[in-house]
Amino acid sequence: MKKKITLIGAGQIGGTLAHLIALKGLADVVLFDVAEGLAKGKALDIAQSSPIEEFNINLRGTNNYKDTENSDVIIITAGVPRKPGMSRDDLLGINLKIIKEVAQGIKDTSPNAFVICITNPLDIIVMALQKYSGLPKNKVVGMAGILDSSRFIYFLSQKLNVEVRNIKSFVLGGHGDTMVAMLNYTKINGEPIENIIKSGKLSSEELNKIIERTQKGGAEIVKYLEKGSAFYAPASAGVEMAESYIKDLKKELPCAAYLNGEYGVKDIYAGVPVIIGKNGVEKVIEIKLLQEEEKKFEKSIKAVQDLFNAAKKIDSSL
Ligand code: TXD
Repeated sequence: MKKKITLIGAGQIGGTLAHLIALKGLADVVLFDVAEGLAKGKALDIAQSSPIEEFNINLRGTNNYKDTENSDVIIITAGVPRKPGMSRDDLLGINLKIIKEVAQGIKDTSPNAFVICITNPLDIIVMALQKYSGLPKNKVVGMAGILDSSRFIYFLSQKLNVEVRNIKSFVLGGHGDTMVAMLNYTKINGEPIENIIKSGKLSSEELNKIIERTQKGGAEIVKYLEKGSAFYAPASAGVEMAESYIKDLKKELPCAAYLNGEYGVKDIYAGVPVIIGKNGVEKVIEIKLLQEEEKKFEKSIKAVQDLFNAAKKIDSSL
């Protein structure tokens, strides 16, 4: 039985998500947007490539939640992206309002869906989405860590001239300047990164520059594009999460997940490694943090908490 993925938001990321899902033949796709024409136009355009790409899934565009009912997966990009000079946090007010509307739309039509939130400021918006929708906490997750980890790995591969598939690493914490690159779990051709530094192939300054470039990875692309923000890599990251759920791959992926005491944190979403399988977020992986990593992670959690308090000032029902 073919699965159904609804994409709430048919903009830059939403359209790319639809295209990637179609090329993979992962599921039927419903593109939903308040701009109905955008959803319909992109769905039809991608569908018309099926004879060439030889995929066999159905695509439709709509602005009616009825067409999205009983979705297996919902990926949310509805919202406004950053403009040059804006921080992800600057989007809070407007995107909070949008996510409240989206939560209303999905909670009755797809109560059993696995919901992947991409809209920024991600850590707050995914938390608000879960509270507004009342969907189970293990079925509402945020996409950020996979993108940030992928950026980090890419920058290391470029610097060290090593294929990306031979670099393992991930980031923890919030999706923003406070994200924490997990150096203790970073390996280049199986070698811990501290050995790469000892060998002189990479200096500490060069590594710190790469970490900083990762933290500001989104802003770098916003600067180039001037209108809009990154969408190809974010879409690839969202599809990896959807695929792990639909195919029950039980991949270990860095995502913004609900913490209920793990890492000493309760009742907040934060970027941590989780297992995604047919039951959604099946497990939060608790890794041993070095003292310095623990301090940075705590700082990241505080940044998320502070921004959530700002969100509660905007909407006291949170
Ligand atoms: O790693 C991450 N999580 C980030 C997330 C990576 C990159 C971009 N990030 C954020 O995703 C970005 O800051 C935005 O908040 C979202 C979506 O970015 P995108 O580039 O796709 O934005 P677009 O192209 O403006 O698309 C947003 C669409 C647009 O077509 C609007 O008409 C639609 O959202 N929209 C809505 N759809 C449904 N329902 C409502 N209420 C609605 N309001 C706007």
